[in-house]
Amino acid sequence: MEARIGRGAAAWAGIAAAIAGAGAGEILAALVAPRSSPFAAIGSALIDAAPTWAKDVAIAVFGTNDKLALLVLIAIMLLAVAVAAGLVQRARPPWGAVGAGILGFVGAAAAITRADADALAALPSVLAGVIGSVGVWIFVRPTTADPAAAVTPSAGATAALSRRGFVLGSVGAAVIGAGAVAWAATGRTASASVRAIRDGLRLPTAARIANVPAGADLGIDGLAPYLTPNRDFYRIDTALIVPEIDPADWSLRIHGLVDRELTLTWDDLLALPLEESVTTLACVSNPVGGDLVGTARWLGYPIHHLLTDAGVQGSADMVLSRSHDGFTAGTPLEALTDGRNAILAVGMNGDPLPIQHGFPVRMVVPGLYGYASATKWVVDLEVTRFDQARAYWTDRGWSARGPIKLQSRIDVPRSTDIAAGETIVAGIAWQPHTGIAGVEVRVDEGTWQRAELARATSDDTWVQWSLPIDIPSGAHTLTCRALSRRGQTQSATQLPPAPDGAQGWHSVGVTAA
Ligand SMILES: Nc1nc2c(c(=O)[nH]1)N[C@H]1C(S)=C(S)[C@@H](COP(=O)(O)O)O[C@H]1N2
Ligand SMILES: [Mo]
Repeated sequence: MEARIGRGAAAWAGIAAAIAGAGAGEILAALVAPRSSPFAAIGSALIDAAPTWAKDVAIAVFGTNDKLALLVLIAIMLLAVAVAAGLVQRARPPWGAVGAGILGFVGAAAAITRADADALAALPSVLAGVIGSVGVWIFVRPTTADPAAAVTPSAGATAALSRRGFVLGSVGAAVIGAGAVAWAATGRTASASVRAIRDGLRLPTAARIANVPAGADLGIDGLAPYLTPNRDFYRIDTALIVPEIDPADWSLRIHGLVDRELTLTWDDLLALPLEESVTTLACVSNPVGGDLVGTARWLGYPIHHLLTDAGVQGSADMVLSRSHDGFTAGTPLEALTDGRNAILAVGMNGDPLPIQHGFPVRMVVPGLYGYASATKWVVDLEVTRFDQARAYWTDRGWSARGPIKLQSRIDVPRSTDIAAGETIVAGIAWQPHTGIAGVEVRVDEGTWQRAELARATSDDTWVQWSLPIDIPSGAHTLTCRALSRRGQTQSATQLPPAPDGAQGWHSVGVTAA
């Protein structure tokens, strides 16, 4: 007896086929073209296509887990499409199988249009589509009620799957596929070879050292340390799969409105006198009180020397830096040439750049948000004009120039329940390249009290601050605001991150008993 399979079985068949296809695609990607996995390709395309508000929401809700959230979202979408493919195949064969195949080609299209697509980029998605499609076709065939019919086929039963065959086949395909996805996902951060090359690197000693003064770190429990350890440094980028660049293959091209085009290799760069500088990096998406900000001791070479060698023409006012994966940032030329520590960085807190933070070379420019200056995996500097070129986020509605706003944050007390009486309130304040002149704290609507500022290496970094303050029992709100060295007081007016950075005072609620 041959019977059309039930709706539930058809939905499951679609899911099993999709998981099998995804697994096959991930395995092939891992073997031949790691950056073109179907998930990564579709995810990267979605990241580039997503409107600004979606990026805002993703970062606000998921913070630096936004990429994991995106992959989960894609998986859910995939499952929904898979269920639909199963049901359509049951009702109107072969359209479910055709739909599954088309999905593979969508992935392939996304993969080959990436800036850093390799030659084989389309293959993993095509394979995923073919397996998904064949899977839907096989699993949604009518089943025979009698398992024996499949073993001793009668004329009508050859095309039909036995019930047991259906269950074994679809569950087996799903389990193998899920295993393959998991296997591929664990190897996703960086290939062993680039990791090994990085681990074996010894960076040259700096020709100029940056000294962190004693007393820059107040050592208060719960307060962000003056230097953010690399493993705790926030990470924000559009790279679903981190670019893996062997320094031996790295080079930087400087071109555009210059008298002489330059190309710099890794060996060229390391042969130059490298300088240390301590700079605070901040993300424009950081909400008031947020932690998308960090400070590191960077090792690198001043970009202005290279621009001088190339001979910047008078009409230029911007440098468009480009990452290996196609991301771009537009930095005001002035910020790269006015003498501040705008560098091509190779080292971070004494180590080669972590792969996630731009290995082997990134830009660091004091005073500008990351999207406008801090290009990781940088391979190209085009000297140009703001009225001629647009950068990745400028194209998506963020302001062209990204000076970091005056901000401050309360880190301590961490807990909302505190003992009444004298309490240490502490935090950080920053406006890199302008500098912090003071921080004030108040309880509820009380008078502002001046906090004590810690020291800092320069005005290019945040400063820690602290203040013992008397908190009577009951529920209270602590608020802080910073004063800049330019004489500005941090504004109370709350503004969201888009289009040029959040603004407003940071408050925390406490209950003293
Ligand atoms: N290649 C590349 N570089 C990039 C980005 C990116 O998406 N791709 N994001 C920028 C943004 S928005 C920020 S805030 C900083 C963050 O640097 P971090 O991840 O090392 O903290 O990197 C910048 N450099
Ligand atoms: Mo950012």
